[in-house]
Amino acid sequence: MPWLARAFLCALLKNLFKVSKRCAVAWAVRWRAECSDNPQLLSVVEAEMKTVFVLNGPNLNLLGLREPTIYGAHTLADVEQLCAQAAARNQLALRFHQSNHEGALIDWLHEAGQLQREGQLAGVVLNAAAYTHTSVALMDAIKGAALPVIELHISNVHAREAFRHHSYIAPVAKAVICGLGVQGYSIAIDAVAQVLLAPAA
Ligand code: CA2
Repeated sequence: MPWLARAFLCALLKNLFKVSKRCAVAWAVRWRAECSDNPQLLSVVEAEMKTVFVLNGPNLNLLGLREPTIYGAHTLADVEQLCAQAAARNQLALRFHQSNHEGALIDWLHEAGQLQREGQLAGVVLNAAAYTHTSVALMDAIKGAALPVIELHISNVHAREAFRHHSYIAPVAKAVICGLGVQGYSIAIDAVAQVLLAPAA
């Protein structure tokens, strides 16, 4: 079936049977594998999905290449793949980034804020790395836009040096996950979908 017909059918389903947008999106997601070779259809489907941002701070580009006893053997590319799987099973679009520069992380938080205002943001998983312990600017960016952020660390920062015990992010985050290795990313995305996006109990 051509992509336009499918998009039309999805809209029809949604309006005729009054299925929720989430349900129609779930239906659309089942086509996703099929449409991955069709960028036009993919963008139609993704436009219907909320987005989860996964942001990584300084030195995390070195994951798997150094200090494997602390951070494990997985590379950042492995982590991105894990996140892509977690996003897909939760029917979310993924924006995955890493930067060694504070300002770049802030710009992505602002982009997340813009999506939030458009009702298109699912949440942000933020491993700010060492900026966690130093950055008032990141804290202000999250607080200013009231972003639903899950702070994430691969290692258990509380079992490490005292300077890693303080976080500028934690007071403005919805939750903090640490010490679960790179699996923490996958769990954080599940939490974005199943806790942050779920209607309040
Ligand atoms: O455990 C985490 O995820 C951290 O956010 C990692 C940061 C550290 O400053 C935080 O206290 C805890 C460090 C990231 C550096 O990543 C590297 C990876 C491989 C080799 C060297 C550094």
